[in-house]
Amino acid sequence: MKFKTEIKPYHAAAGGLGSLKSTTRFVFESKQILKNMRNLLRVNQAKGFDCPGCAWGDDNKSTFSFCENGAKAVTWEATRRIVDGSFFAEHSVARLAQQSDYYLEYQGRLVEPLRYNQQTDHYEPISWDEAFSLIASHIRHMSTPDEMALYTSGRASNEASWLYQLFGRMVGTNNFPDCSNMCHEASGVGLKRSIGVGKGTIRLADFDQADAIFVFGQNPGTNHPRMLHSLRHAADNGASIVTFNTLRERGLERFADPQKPLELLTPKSGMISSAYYQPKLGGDMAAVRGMVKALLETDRQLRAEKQRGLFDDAFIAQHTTGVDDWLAAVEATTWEAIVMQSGLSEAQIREAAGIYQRAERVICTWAMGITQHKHSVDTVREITNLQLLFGQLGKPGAGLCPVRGHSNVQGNRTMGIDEKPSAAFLAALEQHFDFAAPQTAGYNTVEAIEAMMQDKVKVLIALGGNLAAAAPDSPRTAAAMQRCELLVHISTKMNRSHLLPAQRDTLILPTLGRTEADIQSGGPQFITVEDSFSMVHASEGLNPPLATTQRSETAIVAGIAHATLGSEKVDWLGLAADYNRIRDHIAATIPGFHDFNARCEAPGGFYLGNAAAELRFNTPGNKAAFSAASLPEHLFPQRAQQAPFTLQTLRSHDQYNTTIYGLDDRYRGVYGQREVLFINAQDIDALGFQAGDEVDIETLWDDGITRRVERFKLVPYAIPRGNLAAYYPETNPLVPLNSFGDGSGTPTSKSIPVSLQLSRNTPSLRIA
Ligand SMILES: Nc1nc2c(c(=O)[nH]1)N[C@H]1C(S)=C(S)[C@@H](COP(=O)(O)OP(=O)(O)OC[C@H]3O[C@@H](n4cnc5c(=O)[nH]c(N)nc54)[C@H](O)[C@@H]3O)O[C@H]1N2
Ligand SMILES: Nc1nc2c(c(=O)[nH]1)N[C@H]1C(S)=C(S)[C@@H](COP(=O)(O)OP(=O)(O)OC[C@H]3O[C@@H](n4cnc5c(=O)[nH]c(N)nc54)[C@H](O)[C@@H]3O)O[C@H]1N2
Ligand SMILES: [Mo]
Repeated sequence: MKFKTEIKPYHAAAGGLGSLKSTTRFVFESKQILKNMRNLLRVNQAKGFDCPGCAWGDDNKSTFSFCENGAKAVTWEATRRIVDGSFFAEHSVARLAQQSDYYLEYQGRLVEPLRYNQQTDHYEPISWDEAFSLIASHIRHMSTPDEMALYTSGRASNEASWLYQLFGRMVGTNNFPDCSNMCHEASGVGLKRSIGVGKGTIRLADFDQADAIFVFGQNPGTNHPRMLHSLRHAADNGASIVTFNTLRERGLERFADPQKPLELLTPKSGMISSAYYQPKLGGDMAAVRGMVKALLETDRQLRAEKQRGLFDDAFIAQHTTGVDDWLAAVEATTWEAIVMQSGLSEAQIREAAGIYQRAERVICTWAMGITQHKHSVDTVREITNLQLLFGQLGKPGAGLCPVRGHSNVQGNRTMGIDEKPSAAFLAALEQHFDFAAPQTAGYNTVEAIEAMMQDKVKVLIALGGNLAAAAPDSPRTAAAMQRCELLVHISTKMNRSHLLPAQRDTLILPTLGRTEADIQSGGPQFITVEDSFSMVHASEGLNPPLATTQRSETAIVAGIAHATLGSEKVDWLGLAADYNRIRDHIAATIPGFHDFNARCEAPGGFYLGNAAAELRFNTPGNKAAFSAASLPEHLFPQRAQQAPFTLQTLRSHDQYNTTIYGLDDRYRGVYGQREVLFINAQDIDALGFQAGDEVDIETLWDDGITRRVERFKLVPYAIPRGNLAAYYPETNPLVPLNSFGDGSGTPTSKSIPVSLQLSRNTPSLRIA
């Protein structure tokens, strides 16, 4: 495949005609025009399927509830191309391994179970029963249950993931690494410590009542496009939108609603951010601390003048602990440190503080720009501290909003996909099913990869996802996976992870997607998911599956469990025949799910509730806890502190994590290519390089391992000096496996210490 490459800055509003054009192009190029138009009309409707694109909520009011990138996710799944036994007879694994990620997924949907043949280096069809018995026999031969790890990617339904965790725990392990370990883990950990619940406290409607919305470290124009509607609406109602983002991101500047024809014609439409700050990578904790330092001054002044300060004293006294320690830590932090670490000026920080101070109701949202650093838990808690100081919890139009990624990643956790389950949850399972659940914590994603390296984990089953490409240190992760005895991939499409055969057996099990009808012996089934706002709702596909040999995720998990454990304690196959029965068990074992089946009937689903939003804090002291952490002294080990640049790895507009839909990143002006490196123009000059030069990027770390990617084209961009950005997953080889967040274990994908060298034979015409 050849693509025209071009760099052409984008000046229009995000959304708008460009978005409409791109949506139509993807629908038409899918060659499934009618099916896809019908699909799009059923996205996020009361009767239809949940958009697999992201975890943003739905208002259930509009007829069209999808966005350009949701449309890509849907059309990508609904292809007619198939990858079956005859495809693999033609292509050896070694040959496929040389292809790009884009090529691999583009080949189409997996339609029959496959087993890798080591002699021929080809995958070959295998029956479902044989596949299940093979898995069961590997599991039975393990010397301890902890030799198995069960990975989950956040698209799996509540029903499939609940069944999966029950299976794992009945085998005897809590080894549930998941995509969340690489994603919002720091939000869960930080919020749990601060307010007792690891989820956001607001509901979608709160956006309509906010006076100010602070958006930290996220790019909704690409990754949560429907969030732009909420921001835009709030801005039109007079709310201040304040953005903290290392890069200038088009979607956070201007947005025209592609579903409102008038806006497409008004060129100046859609201001989003009223203030836009570009902190250095990892600088947000310092920026928030600076805001509080400024607000503290005002508070002290006011108190001196009229007894009453700026903060919500009543809220603090009644609902929180630890404010004095934290404010002492704020006072002890110098402006010098704040300015140096945030990369923002004192004046900018004071300005942001002023906007915050004038707003009665404030929402803070965030995503990967906050969670993928070493000090992410502390940063999440610093944002929470700020909100607590002003009593921004428990009132409409205000609160905390970690914006989740995968469409059901929040639901997976609720269902018990958690390597550190609570004692109460395990007790509920034990009581309901009369078995002894494993009590020790299992491996998270990084730990599971390390355990594979050390031959402690020998069986890896993956319910979705693409671990080999999504995980850090990809060549080392790949080698670790290949040390396993058995690898099982439950997938919709072929990806990099499938091309890494294990020591003994490797299986690919083809599954149905969200858009497809799921008919079991008990009749047509629906599944449920939970969005970022704790709304649980049903999702039902409509398209006939491509082949009768594909199975639902739930049926596959039940098949594995039945073959491994038999059906004495749990009638696995009976559960897979009728998902209502699974929901009855969920109702009995997970808090908040009483009358689950009946409540699925409500249009739009039901709200799980959030104790912290009702000012009930499930913390040791039953109060919200201010955190008094100091700013990190260093983000890197010693040798890495010499690195001239810090690199973040992020998503382009044409990708879904490791799934590459196309090679354009429209809002950043990049076309037909992905091996680009965004850099400040002054840094290009200082290096003596030129825009368009190709460079090799190398990580500076302290373990002697060379981590390097080659030939990335320099693209000048609005980014602080010393900071760089490039796309994931191409840059995953640069992220050291042992570089992860304190308390979260999340790979530090947004701060990697690197240096640059001109690539050999760079076709640059300049004379150096
Ligand atoms: N179309 C599409 N939708 C998706 C996905 C996708 O790949 N494609 N992925 C889904 C998933 S799993 C997730 S987790 C979400 C991810 O959603 P995002 O978090 O928006 O994803 P990233 O592309 O990683 O973008 C990180 C953003 O944070 C900024 N940033 C990085 N570091 C810092 C920092 O230190 N400080 C500040 N202030 N800003 C910083 C970057 O410039 C960038 O704008 O999206 C979900 N939705
Ligand atoms: N460097 C760097 N690394 C990162 C990140 C980063 O920002 N930078 N982000 C991290 C984040 S936030 C995340 S969430 C992870 C994502 O990690 P993963 O969730 O593991 O990766 P995905 O790319 O979302 O998985 C794509 C694969 O899922 C399968 N799939 C798609 N739909 C379905 C389905 O309905 N059912 C099943 N069973 N399979 C399906 C397809 O086979 C597809 O190839 O990556 C992390 N890695
Ligand atoms: Mo994610």
